[in-house]
Amino acid sequence: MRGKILKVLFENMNEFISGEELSEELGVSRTAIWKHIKKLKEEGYEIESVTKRGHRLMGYPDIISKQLVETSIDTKYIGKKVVFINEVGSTNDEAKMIAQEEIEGTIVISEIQTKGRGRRGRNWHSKEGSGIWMSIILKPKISPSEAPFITQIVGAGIIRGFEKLGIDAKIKWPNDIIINDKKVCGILTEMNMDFDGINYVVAGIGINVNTISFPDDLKEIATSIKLEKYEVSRLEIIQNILPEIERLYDKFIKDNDKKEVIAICKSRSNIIGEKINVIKESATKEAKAIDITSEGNLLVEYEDLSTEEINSGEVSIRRNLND
Ligand code: BT5
Repeated sequence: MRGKILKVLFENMNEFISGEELSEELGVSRTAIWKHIKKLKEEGYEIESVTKRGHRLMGYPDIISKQLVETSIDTKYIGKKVVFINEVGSTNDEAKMIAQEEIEGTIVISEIQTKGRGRRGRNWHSKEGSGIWMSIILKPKISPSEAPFITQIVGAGIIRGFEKLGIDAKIKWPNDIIINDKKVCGILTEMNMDFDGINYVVAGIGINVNTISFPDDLKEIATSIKLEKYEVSRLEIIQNILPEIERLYDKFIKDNDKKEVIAICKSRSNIIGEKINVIKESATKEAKAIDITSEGNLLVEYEDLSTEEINSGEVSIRRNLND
C-alpha cells in the first residue's frame, strides 16, 4: 500500500492531494492512509500535510528500493521488475545469472558492488550509496554483430535523461559519459549467445552520483553528479534515463532505426575531431576521430591518411598528452 500511495504522491509532486481522494483511489480508509503517510515521513520523505488540502510530496531521501523504482518509472518494460540486492559482487554478474529466467527489462540494482567491473576485467569503483550500479536484462532479436550498438543506445538514453535534469554531459565513444572532461558514468554491455543467436544482453550502467572523493588513481579522471554541482537524487536519474533508453531501444529493435541515437552520439561526442589512440588487443595506433557512421561505428583516420571504421573497442584521447 505504501508503494501505491507514493506513486500517487510522485505523480502529483508538489501538489496537494486530499486524504479523501487518496482513500477513494486506493480503496482504503483515511486513517490507514494517514498511518502510511506518517511512516513515509519517518523514512525521510518530505510530505506536507495541511488540513482541508491534503498531502503533498515536496522531496524524498536518496533511497533506491525495489518498490520505489518499480512504482515510479514511466516505462513499458524496462525497470518494471527490479531485483534489488544491497551488496553484490557485480550487478552484471548477478543479471547474467538470472537472465534466462527473467523477463526482458528486468533490472538488477545494488547499493554496493564489491567486484564492480569495467571492460577487460578492469575495476569499477562502486562504494555504498555513492552511485547507481545497475544492469538491464535485454533479449534483442538481432544479429550478434549488432549488439555493440546497444552500448550507444544506453549512452544516448543517459545523455537525454541527463538533459531533462539539466545535466550537461558528453559521450566518449563508445561507453563513457563525461562531464567537464571527467568520467561520470561507464557502460559495460555483455552478451550471451549460442548457435541460434543472442540469448540475452546485459547492459551495465555505473553512474557516480553522490561521490565526493575518489581514490588517488581516479581523482584526475573521475567525477560525480554532486561534484559537478548538480543536486539530483539517484531515483530521479533512474526515472529520467530508463524511459529514454527504452524509447531508443524500441526504435532500434522494432524499426532498425539508429538515427536518433547516432545524432545524439555525434552531437554530444567529445572525441570527433580529436587526436586519439586506437587500442586494439595490445597494439596502440595514433589516429584522428573523424565521424560516427550511420551504423554507429567510429570512423578514424591514421597518420598515413588511411581510414578505418571501428565497430567496438577502445580509444583514448591524446589531447591531454601535450602532443
Ligand atoms: C567502464 O569500463 O567504464 C564500464 C563500467 C561499468 C560499471 C557498471 S556498474 C553496474 C555494472 N556492474 C558491473 O560490474 N559493471 C557495470 P571501462 O571503459 O573499462 O573503464 C574502466 C576504467 O574506468 C577503470 O580502469 C578506471 O580507470 C575508471 N574507473 C573505475 N571506477 C570508476 C568510477 N567509479 N568512475 C569513473 N571512472 C572509474
